[in-house]
Amino acid sequence: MLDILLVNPLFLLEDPVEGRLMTPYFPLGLLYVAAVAREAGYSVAIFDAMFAAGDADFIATLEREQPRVVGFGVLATVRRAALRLAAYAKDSGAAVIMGGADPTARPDVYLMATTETTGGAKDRYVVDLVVVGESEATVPQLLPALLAGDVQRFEQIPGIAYRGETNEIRINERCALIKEVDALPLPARDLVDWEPYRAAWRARHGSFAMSLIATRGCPFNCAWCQKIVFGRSFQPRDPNLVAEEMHHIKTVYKPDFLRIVDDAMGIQKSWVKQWRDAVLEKDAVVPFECLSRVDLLDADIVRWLKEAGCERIALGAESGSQRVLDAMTKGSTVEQIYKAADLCREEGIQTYFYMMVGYPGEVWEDLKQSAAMLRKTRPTAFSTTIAYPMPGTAFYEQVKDHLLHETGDSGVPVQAPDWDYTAENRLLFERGQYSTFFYRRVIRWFHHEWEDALIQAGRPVSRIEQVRTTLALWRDRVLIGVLARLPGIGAKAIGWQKPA
Ligand code: B12
Repeated sequence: MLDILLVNPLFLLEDPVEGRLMTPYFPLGLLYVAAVAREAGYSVAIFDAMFAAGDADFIATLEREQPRVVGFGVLATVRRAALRLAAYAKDSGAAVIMGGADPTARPDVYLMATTETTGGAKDRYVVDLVVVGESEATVPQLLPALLAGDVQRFEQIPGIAYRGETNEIRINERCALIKEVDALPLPARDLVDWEPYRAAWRARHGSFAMSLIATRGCPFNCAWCQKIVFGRSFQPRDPNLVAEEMHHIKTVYKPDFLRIVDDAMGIQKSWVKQWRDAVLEKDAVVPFECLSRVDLLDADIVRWLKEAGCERIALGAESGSQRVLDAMTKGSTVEQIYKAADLCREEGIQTYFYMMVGYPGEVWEDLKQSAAMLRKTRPTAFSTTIAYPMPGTAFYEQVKDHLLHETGDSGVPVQAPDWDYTAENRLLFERGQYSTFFYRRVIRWFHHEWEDALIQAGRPVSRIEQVRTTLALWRDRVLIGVLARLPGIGAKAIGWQKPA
């Protein structure tokens, strides 16, 4: 019998957005949990739904491994799949635990989920316990209690949420955030079958990417960012150990590319310099991308990143309007976006901008400024999200009374506003003037402005493509100009309505 089976419940085939992007990453959080459980002496295996054909694969794994505990790592978009699989795990007699950002933000949703939630009759709960927040200190205390079936001990274990005797939700105090991040074992990458990842990446993108985390947390305060796991902390790992991990990944797994998933690279300038030195010294250079903030980049940091192998920096530009950035308590300026784009261009680093539309208070004028910013900065690529309020954020508190409900075929609201569809770019609240339909048109317009600007700046394209882009841009400009003056193109039109 296996002590713990850890599950990544993301089925690539089921997820329209991930399936389209085809950039699968195995979640690092789950690999840290696997590593600490193994270090504490427990037997650990992984079920990875990513390339699985369906639930039958999971059921077969349960039968083969006979796990005593099954643990799921969950983000909002995979909540349904996680709960569905949890019902099978419960049927097998295992204890079911969940961790990750979404269960941390709303443990009640998981603890109260029943087999009815997962499509059957309401005869039992499917989750026994939620691990809240960072889990490496909790898991070694929790596993012995779970394996011994000793629920009395739950009261004394920090960082968990569970149902009490009368099914009331109990949330214990969290563990303090881990200061000794360097004492943590490396993520248990050896438990994952990387071949389907390699094949999927190479087939679509020509190169295979893996991920790594060098520093945990972010002290900044963007109002929409769900900092539910690490709070506003910052825990850098020893740059030498990070470089050693990179060297290990490079020699054992041989990825073509690394994604460094830190919230923001460059929070501590001296760290970047030490890390770049260590990477070069240990022959650990792997081409990589990372995420940063426009206000953190300066010429030194950008150069060091380049020397360490950085090919692309993703930046939360969000908006070309200072008013909107201020409303988001972003703490950076439009001016800094321009500067960051220039610095990266000079150093030959590609830029990827995260843009956001539909933030409360944003008006037509602000959207025009965002389009103008994209034209002038010409990032290498960008994506635009229609703002969605995650629980536990200031943004959520601001709009929670205006949330929309999804309507069923009969037009009756069928479920509370949820985050399962965040990646599908729907407006989840009704506060500003515009609908999802409008913002989706804005996103297309942004793209055509940006493409046109690239062509104007000399991007080589055929004459036909140039004409096509110009026509599409003019069509978008006219259409969006008209739509912008017709506020209230109802949210109802796309199947969402405000609850009675
Ligand atoms: C890298 C990343 C991605 C990558 C890779 C995701 C992956 N599969 O690894 C990509 C780009 C694909 C991605 C996509 C998305 N992401 Co993302 N992502 C991140 C990011 C920056 C880092 C994740 C990470 O590796 N953290 C480091 C590890 C160590 O931390 P951790 O995962 O939280 O794990 C710890 C605990 O949570 C816990 N834990 C985790 N799993 C388990 C399991 C068990 C059993 C237990 C006991 C404990 C446990 O223990 C771990 C160690 O302490 C985080 C922000 C952040 N700082 O975490 C956002 C974040 C997780 N993403 C977020 C969002 C919203 C998304 C998207 C929905 C965005 C979108 N609209 O498309 C998609 C969903 C993708 C999907 N279908 O799963 C939100 C989470 C919101 C939520 N409540 O679910 C975050 C928190 C960003 C934010 N601040 O708002 N993401």
